[in-house]
Amino acid sequence: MSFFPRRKDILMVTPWLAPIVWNGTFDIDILNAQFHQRGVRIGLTVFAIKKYVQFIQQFLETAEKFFMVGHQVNYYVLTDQPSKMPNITLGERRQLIVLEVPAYKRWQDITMRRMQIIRDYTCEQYVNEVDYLVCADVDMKYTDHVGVEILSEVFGAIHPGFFMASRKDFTNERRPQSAGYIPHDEGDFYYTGSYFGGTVEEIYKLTNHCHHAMLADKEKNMEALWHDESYLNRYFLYYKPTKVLSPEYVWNYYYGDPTVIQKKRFIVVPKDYAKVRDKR
Ligand code: 48C
Repeated sequence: MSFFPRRKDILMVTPWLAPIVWNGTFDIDILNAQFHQRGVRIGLTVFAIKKYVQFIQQFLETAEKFFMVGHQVNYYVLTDQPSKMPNITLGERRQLIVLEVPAYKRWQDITMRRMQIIRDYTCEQYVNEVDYLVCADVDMKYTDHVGVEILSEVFGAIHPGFFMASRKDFTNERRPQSAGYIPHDEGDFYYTGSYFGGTVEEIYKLTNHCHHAMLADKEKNMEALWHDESYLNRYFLYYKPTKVLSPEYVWNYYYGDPTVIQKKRFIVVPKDYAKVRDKR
């Protein structure tokens, strides 16, 4: 039976032969054995600036249950309020590193400057401590396993709002003067800015490139339509990801609950929810 595709309802591989990761298309036991053999160390980088500090506890608690269980994980939490970080009891071979970073005034700058800050920490710290980096938004929670199946040299995740859309409908930056420009007749997938990763070396290149793109637009007093997400999409158009994550890996129930998304593994936490956050 291994000769036949394990699923026929979805695209399992990109035109440039990068796997697209869907439930039911991989054997996690084989993958875990491979990555344990290699003794991989995984870093999870997340920013909790200003009012977003309220999301970090649930983010970490759910990551403890579902993110790379059984492997060595470093959580890198970048925040302007280190004293507000929760002290969570972590499983073995897992540690929390809190790094203080400045809070920009505009939320657009906070989200875009993540590229610069990740780049800087990549060469100063991450390079010595982990082999792979996963970079995630914080107003999210893990609701099912996210394991080593996502790891590759450089990977992106398909945005849940656009996985059935045609490229002309992608919310790419369309002004040719912008460093995030993508023409209407180009674009493989619309990748979310909420989740990407890869080897430390590849993440250095990606974040450095996106940071310089943001600076180039700033010089022209321009800002891409969806900020770091626009620059990421431009990057992935010319430097194709070696693995693509299905929307299982960044789901938003705003887009309903389609059966083709068999597992919602990492989901957006609605903002108002944060105000009435329960202890679940
Ligand atoms: O930490 C903050 N604080 C802010 O005031 C604005 C953004 N951010 C970080 O940037 C959080 O890590 C957010 O998850 C990320 C930007 N992404 C979002 O705001 C929604 N997930 C789109």
